Amino acid sequence: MFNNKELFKTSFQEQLVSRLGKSIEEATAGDIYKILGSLIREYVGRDWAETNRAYKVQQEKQVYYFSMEFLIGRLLGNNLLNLGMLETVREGLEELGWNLEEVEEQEPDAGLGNGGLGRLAACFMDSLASLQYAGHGCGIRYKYGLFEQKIIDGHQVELPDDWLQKGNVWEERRADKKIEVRFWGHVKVWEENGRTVFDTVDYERVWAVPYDVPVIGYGAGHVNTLRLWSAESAMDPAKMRVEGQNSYYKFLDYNRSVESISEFLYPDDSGYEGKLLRLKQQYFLCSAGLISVLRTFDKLKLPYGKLPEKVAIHINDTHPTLVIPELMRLLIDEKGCGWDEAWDITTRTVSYTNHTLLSEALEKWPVGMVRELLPRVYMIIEEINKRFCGMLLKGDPHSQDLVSRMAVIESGQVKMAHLAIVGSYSVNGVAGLHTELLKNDVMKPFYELYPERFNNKTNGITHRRWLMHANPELSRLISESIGTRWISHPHQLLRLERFKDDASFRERVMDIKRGNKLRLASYIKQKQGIAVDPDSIFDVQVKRLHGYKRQLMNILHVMFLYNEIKDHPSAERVPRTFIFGAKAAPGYYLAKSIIKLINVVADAVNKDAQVNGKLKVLFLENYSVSLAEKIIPAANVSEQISTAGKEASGTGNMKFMMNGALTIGTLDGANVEMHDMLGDDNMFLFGLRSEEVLDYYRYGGYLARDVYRQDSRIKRVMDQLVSSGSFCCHEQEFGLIYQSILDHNDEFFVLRDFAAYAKTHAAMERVYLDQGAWASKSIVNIAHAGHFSSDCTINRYASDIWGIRPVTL
Ligand code: 26W
Repeated sequence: MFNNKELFKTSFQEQLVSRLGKSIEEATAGDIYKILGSLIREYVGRDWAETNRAYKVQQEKQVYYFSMEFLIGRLLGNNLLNLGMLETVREGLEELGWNLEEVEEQEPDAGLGNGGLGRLAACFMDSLASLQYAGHGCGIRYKYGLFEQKIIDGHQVELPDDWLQKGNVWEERRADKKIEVRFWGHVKVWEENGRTVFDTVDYERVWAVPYDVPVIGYGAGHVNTLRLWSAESAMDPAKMRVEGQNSYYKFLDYNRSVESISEFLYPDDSGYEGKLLRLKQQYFLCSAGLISVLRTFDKLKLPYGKLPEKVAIHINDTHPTLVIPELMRLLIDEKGCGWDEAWDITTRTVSYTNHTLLSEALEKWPVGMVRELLPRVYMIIEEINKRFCGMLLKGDPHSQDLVSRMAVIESGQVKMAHLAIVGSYSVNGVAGLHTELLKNDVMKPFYELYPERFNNKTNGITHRRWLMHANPELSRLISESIGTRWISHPHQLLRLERFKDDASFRERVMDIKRGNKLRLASYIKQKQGIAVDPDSIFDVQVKRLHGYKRQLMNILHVMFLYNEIKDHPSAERVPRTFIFGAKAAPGYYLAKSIIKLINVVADAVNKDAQVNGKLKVLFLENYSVSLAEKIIPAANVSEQISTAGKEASGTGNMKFMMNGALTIGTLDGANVEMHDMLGDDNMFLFGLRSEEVLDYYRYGGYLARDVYRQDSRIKRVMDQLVSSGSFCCHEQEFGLIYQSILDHNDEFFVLRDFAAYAKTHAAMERVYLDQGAWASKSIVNIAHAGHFSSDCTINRYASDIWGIRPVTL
């Protein structure tokens, strides 16, 4: 149906009538989206069932990727692309009077994640299915995704993201596969036939109901499953003994507490209640996910010793680490394994990816909380800890210090990263530098103990969403020039390099970029009423707002440029447009204040007639996957300016590179690998190296105040933060930012790197004047970006960590 335009048009209209009772003339864009989505969902049903059957019959090893975040974004366009139906449907709709892009805009953007970690999980899903691996996602179906950001009076305001309000055409609720998850209670222990039996009593039951979303692979007919769990009440009101009002209120309380488990992504965990809820969410995911994995395994009728041959469980950061004690619990208490056997199975099944070295992001749970909420699981964690510490002490009886540094339970807290390393067979970092720091700094004693477990898997992005879908014109040009093999073999993009000196190719690349810039400009005009010059340099920083990512350095530099223009109004300048997009965690006041600063500067700059035509600044609200797809193809410059050693990998950097933007960046995360391929000629590097940053942290020697005193450009912008003058609203507005730099000595070396940053910007501006040279660098970037396709990354996970092969259907 989808391969034949006329057939598509007829069936589409029939569906419109039979389901909604509307003719094509009466339908709204929302109706068109809904019907199209449901049609596709039904169409893939057969392939989905077929894929599952093949996995079962062939008894293939299956990977389950456990993640608290799946930032999948919109699915319509991508699904059509992967099914090879994009053009038929586009043309068919066109003939019916509808524009596909407009229909795509109707889909809510599934924001079930914060940033890179969640988006990586989504790219991995796409690659697993496209490369025909048996790999599934396991996550939570949050009723509300990451908050919707509104900018009001320059401030970030958070609104609930009610993405399920109009239903979700992609998901399939599978009530028959629901699972009971248990919280609280007490553990009874007794001996029976020479075995110790553990039984939890007086627990609270919660239903975990799976909603399955098909993950459609490119071209191959493979459809994997993203299983998202939703919490539902397990109390039957009919069976409730009527004990008057009391039991009624208990019932309401219970229902409320159950609903909250899958209500929000990252509820505020600054207080005890929030922390408890987050721990509940994590266990909910782990327990439901594991029980369902074991149910599938049980159908094979194999002994549990074979589990690691048939199942790989991967944990995306430490958030799902409870799979380790939970798998132990299931194997020991329910499947009759002894401790040693269960431990052997668990540590051959679970693998772990670390995504951050920032100490504040390494999860720890208070012992009392874990013991009360999950009494049996806590006993198992205690036993793991006891055995692990005992093993360390046996190796060296004087190693008490080492033991307290490495213990799983220490100072009344459960350290999840330690538990994750001790209980898994593979620990990987997400870029070369990050893995080295993991091994030789943050997790050094663990690396010394288990060197064979540690490995690197540099992140990647799916070129299907980030190039083919987001930038169709560039994709077409690539296919016209080197054929279409790059689609299944992204390394083939390297063949573009021979066009870097080809004048007409360069021109076409720049034309496509200009077209994308025009489209973004019209979006900006429509949203903010501001006109931006498509011939100015589009310089973009879009990512979570965080101190280490240094959006602050970027905006201080913009303030400096503004001062320059004001001081020398007649000097010739390359027109520049600075674009920001970022969400700040609701409780992160400094980050929110930086958002306000960007907006205040934008306001002052954009309404100043004197700089008009030379400088524009924009903060685009509600940065999300779908907005990223509009912004990234339009960028000339990609800002990747984190303090060296802090950004584990970054994946935005790869998306920009793939779309031909040139990077200005530090030697951090995957920028290092980009630089290895591109060299100094095709990328603009600046700033401290990670060893220098580490040295400063270790030995001191940096005083932000010295830089402030010595560099008049810096002094001026810093002072502008706290004096009512060109930018400021009132003097205290940006006091927090000012203090973080000058009173708390600039934790992220913003002032230390400022001069180098400004100098590199100036050099970059000069290169832009030579459009031919710029185009050539842009082409080299695109050519090398195939290296960062998540297909390559997933192939390495598959062979080095999971031990799986593609499955032929
Ligand atoms: C404590 C809970 C928590 C939850 C999420 C702490 C921190 C997070 C971050 C949002 C995790 C994250 O997104 N990390 C990013 O992961 C990407 C994929 O590996 C990397 O490219 C980024 O460098 C890293 O910051």
